[in-house]
Amino acid sequence: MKPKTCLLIGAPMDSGKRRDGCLMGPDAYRTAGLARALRDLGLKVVDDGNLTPASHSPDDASGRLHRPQETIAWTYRLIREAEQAMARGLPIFLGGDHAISLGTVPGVAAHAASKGRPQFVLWLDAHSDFHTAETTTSGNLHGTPLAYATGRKGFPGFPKVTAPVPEENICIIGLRSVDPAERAMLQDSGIHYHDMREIDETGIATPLSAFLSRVEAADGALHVSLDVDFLDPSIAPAVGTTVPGGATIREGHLAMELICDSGRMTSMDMVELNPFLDERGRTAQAMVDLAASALGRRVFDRPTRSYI
Ligand code: 5AB
Ligand code: MN
Ligand code: MN
Ligand code: MN
Repeated sequence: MKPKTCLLIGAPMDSGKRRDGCLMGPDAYRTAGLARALRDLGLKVVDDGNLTPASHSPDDASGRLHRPQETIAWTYRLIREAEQAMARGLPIFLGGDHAISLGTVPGVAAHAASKGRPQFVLWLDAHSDFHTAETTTSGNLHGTPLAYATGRKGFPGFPKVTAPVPEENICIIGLRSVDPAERAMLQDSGIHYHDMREIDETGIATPLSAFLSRVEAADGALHVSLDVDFLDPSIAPAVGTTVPGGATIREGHLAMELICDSGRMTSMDMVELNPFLDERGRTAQAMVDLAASALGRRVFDRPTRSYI
C-alpha cells in the first residue's frame, strides 16, 4: 500500500473566543515533533506552513458576537484550502481554536460530495459546539461549528454550506458541558452523542466502534475533530475551557487506535491548544502522541479489526 501523505496545515485562528493564545498552536505542535513522529511511522509528511484569513473589514467591539468578520474571513479561506487539500493527501489542520472547523468540516465535506462519498464527523470534545451564531450566549464562535457544518440557519454573513453533513453521520464523544439551547437542539437532532457518564459506564470503545462500523458500512470519509478539552485537564491543562472529568490518556489513545484500525480517517483537526497556558509543552506533546496513535503508532501489532 502506498504510504499516506499527511499534510500539516497551520490555521493560527484566534478569533473564535476571547482568551488569546491559540494562534501559537501550530508552532507548538511543530516544536513537539509532530512531523518527525509521523515520519517515524513511515508516512510522508508535507508541512504547508500557516494559512492567513481572507481580507476582511476590521471587527469592532460593538456586537454580540466576538470578532465575527475575522472568523468569517478565516471560514472562507479554510473551506477552500480544506477542499483542495483533500485531493493531495490526509490534511491535519493545526489550530487555532475550534472555530477553524467552521471551515475545515464544510471544506472536506464538499470534497467528499464531489466524489459521491458520504462524509462522517467524529467530534471529541467536552462541549457540543452546537450553538448557532444566534443562540450563543457567550458570543464565542468556537462554540458553533457543528451547527454550521450541518447546515443550520443562524449564520448571517458566513459562506453558504454547499455539502451539509447529515446529522446522523456525526458522533460526539466526551460531553460534560452543554448549554441549555444546545441541549434542546441536540436532543431534537439526529446526532449521536455520548457524555462522560456513558464512557464511564460502557468504556469508550462501545460507542466509538458502533460509529466506526457505520462509517465502514457506508464507505464514508471520516473527519476527526479533536478538541484539547476532550482530555482531562490534569493531563491537558493548555486550554481556555477546561472541564474536569475528561478522558484519560488511555481513553484518548484507545480512541485513536480504534480510529486507525478502522482505516477510515481522511482528515483531522487538532484544536484549542493554547500554548500560553501549557506546562513545559506537555499538552502539545500529548496531542502529538494522540495524532501518532491515530496514524499507526503501536506497542505491538494487532490484527486490524473489522467493524462490520
Ligand atoms: B469549544 C460554551 N458552550 O458557547 C460557549 O472549546 C463553550 O470549542 C464553548 O468546545 C466551548 O461559549 C467551545 C460555554
Ligand atoms: Mn470544541
Ligand atoms: Mn465542544
Ligand atoms: Mn471544547
